[in-house]
Amino acid sequence: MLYSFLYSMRDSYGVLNVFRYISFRAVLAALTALLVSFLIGPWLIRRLTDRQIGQQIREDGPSGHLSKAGTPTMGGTLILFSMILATLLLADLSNPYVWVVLMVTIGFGAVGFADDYQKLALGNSRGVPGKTRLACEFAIGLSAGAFLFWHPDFDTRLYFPFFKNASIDLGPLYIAMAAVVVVGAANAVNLTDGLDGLAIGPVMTTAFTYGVFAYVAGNLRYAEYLQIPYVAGVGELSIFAAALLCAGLGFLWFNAYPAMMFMGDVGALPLGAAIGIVAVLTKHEIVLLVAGGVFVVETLSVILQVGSFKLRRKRIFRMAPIHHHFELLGWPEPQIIVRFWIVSIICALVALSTLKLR
Ligand code: 57M
Repeated sequence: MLYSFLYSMRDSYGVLNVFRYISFRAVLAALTALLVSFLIGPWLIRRLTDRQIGQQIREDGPSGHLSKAGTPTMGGTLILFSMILATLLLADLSNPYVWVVLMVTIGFGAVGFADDYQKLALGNSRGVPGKTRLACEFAIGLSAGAFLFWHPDFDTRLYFPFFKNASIDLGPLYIAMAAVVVVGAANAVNLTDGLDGLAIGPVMTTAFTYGVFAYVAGNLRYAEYLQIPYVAGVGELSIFAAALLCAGLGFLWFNAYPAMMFMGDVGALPLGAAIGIVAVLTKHEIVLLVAGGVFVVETLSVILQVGSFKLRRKRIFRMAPIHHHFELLGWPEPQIIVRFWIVSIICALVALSTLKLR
């Protein structure tokens, strides 16, 4: 909105020409999201505390978590508000990909909100039933995939990292692939969100990685030089990724150990879905397994634990997801968090190296 308004006046005020540049608007979006979350954060914490929207803690978890009971949750509303506002202000709203990303993020935010609201405000400990939640998530993911499939300019090939020109055309299966990436990413972030700052750190490193991918994939010269698929218009998503990164940074201020607030499902689900849909749109779906390595390991730990228990009646980890395993081994919470952040930075660097290694 602000972008089109200011840019339309460029002939009268030459300085406004700078709004042409995606890089300039990405920096402004990042600063806007950060400022908005710093300004609103303390107010939101007060509101959540007054309304007693506090976390209930399961007694079968690591004992260190019992003292976290009552921590205000649903802080994801802060992240969503600041990143969506920054995107609306600074991205080109005539670009359909910006709307695809916003709709998926808002859709998953609504699913997460319904779940949190049922659990916290209505006191229904189960929240929205798992099957209903998953059905809504797939409905959103499939709608986004279908929109892209029928979009005249969008290419439905899946590209493989590390190989030049290696791809397969998925045809209509592309719709299902898009949905699986989006729903998988949303739930993987949700599983990871179990220690202060544990999920938001890797969300930020992944957002940075995909901000770079969007920028180069949307620029014909860079895409040709790097021999990656060129997707006209996808560069605008680096503005969204920058807003996501800094909305996350603003939230981390309040979620850093010892957390003053948790994000809740209203944060974890849309953040994961946002990363998933940007991965689809930039045609870097497979690299998400590398860039989001922390989320992958957390999810695999649950799959292995449940599988092992069903088949052998034995556990592999003391408790899954794997961050609980380290807690039960006696690692202090901040140490687990910072070490997982370090791993996520390494994952981001390896993912970025795929731009050159092919
Ligand atoms: C989200 N939610 C946190 C907070 C956050 C299948 C199974 C592995 C599912 C898994 C599960 O339920 N995962 C979903 C995990 C919860 O955090 C809330 O949830 C939101 C995210 N959706 O924003 O609102 C707790 O996590 C802690 N927390 C922090 N700081 C934060 O910034 O400390 C969260 C954010 C909070 C707080 O204590 O209450 C959660 O863990 O519940 N289930 C599990 O993770 C459970 N694992 C388990 O049962 N493992 C089994 C099997 C099934 C694999 C096993 O190993 O044998 C554990 N979780 C808990 N207790 N709480 C174990 C028992």
